[in-house]
Amino acid sequence: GGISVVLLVVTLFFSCGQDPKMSSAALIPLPDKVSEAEGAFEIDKSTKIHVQKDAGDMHSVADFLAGFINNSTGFNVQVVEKLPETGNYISLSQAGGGEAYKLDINRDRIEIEAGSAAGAFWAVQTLRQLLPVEIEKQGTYEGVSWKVPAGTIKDDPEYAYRGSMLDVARHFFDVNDVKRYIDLMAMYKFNHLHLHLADDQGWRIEIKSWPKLTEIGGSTEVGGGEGGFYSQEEYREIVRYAQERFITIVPEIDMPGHTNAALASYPELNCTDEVPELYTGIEVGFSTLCTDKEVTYQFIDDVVRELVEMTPGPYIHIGGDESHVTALEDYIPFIEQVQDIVNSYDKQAIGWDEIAHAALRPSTTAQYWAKAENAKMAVEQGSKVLISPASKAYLDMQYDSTTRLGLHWAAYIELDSAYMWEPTELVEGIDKADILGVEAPLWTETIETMDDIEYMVFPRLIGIAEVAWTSPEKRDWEGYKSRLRKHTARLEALEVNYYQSPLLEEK
Ligand code: TNX
Repeated sequence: GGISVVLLVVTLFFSCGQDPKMSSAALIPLPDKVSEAEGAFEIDKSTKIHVQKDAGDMHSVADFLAGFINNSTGFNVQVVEKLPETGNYISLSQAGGGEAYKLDINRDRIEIEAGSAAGAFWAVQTLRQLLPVEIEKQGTYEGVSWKVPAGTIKDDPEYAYRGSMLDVARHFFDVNDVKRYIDLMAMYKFNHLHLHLADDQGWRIEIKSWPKLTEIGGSTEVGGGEGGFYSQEEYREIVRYAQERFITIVPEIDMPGHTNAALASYPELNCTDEVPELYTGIEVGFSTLCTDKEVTYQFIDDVVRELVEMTPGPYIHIGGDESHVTALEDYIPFIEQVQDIVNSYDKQAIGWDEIAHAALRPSTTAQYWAKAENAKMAVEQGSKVLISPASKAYLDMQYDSTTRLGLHWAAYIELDSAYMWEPTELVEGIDKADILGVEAPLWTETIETMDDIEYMVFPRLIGIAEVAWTSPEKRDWEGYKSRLRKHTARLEALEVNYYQSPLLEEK
């Protein structure tokens, strides 16, 4: 009697110890519903991934998952179009709509049902976080059992636009850096990458009809380094890479201010017909296109046309911020005309919140970063707002007064501050229906390398992912903090140079 009780206890102890539990997985962003069950699914060398033959993009997601698994396990898991009769499998199929997904895991099967290929891709990101941390490392890991805890997850994002912005104008970052940024964003279900392609210090996108923009305007950066730019081919490569990860590229040409690099490249864009010097400092608000010259609008039309040819996404970002040397009576018609140019190519304009001083076209979105009154004016005109409050979501803000990089004009933003805010509570009179989504920008005046990027972005971006994805009732700092603590092991596996906040130390 006694012995068998002891044996039973010992067996239970070991079997519990062996199967991972869904409740102990540190999922970020937190899914809508998680219910755990007994047991686990184990990926082994004969596991199959099943997807229907005519599944289109869903098929690419299956291929992505197979590649991802094989990369770290060393298995050669195959994608099949016929339901396997023996062995365990992971299946992907279409059900419901939008980006919603359901992930159903038991001993024999993992079933992913999603409203779209994008939803299936987000389900795959959740699955990643349910696997042992070694899944994030390159190379074959002998002796790891690739178990996924049993249970069901149902999930659906709070906002349709979940974004981050990379300023490649102040300091230039090459295609490989942008790809790594895209990979890291995709893990947290971000679906828009806004590229700030032109500013006073640099023009970073090849425009064939105005070649000096990159020849001259792309030749330097903050601090006087050598700068750089993306050829159209490289930009298309970024678009394609992002698309495979269900991320839409939003290109920005900031205007009429923040244009010194363009003004230094072509005298005719200046009211004086004379070029200024290239600029490598970090002041803002001193430059403007000449808003009453016809050539200015020909220039913008050419730039927008070439950008549109390479940009499948619906948005062109027109900047519009800090035009301190453009008179308001010039600024207003300028912004109106530039929206019309964008709309004439069947694209929708996004601009920083100042654009709300102009008449906004029906499809234009205002990006709230500084002035609540501007955001309100935009909504009163019937526009949607993209939420990027500088004091919460600006990834270039320092963590505290000891941070080696970054600025602090808006705030010091520790991990708790970057997490504890709610988009619908920022501006009186702006509700969920007015909000397109959330975006976290990284300005790079002080950021020079990929290591610098990672230090400022991680782990704050992970918290903002949860603000954008998870409903407010489900979010709380203490719960998030304990998940993030566990989750840092994944950042380490990916060799992300993240900020080790004192808030993450176990007390
Ligand atoms: C304000 S945010 C700017 C940028 C700077 C940033 C630095 C915005 C629309 N304009 O030009 O890079 O502050 O934090």
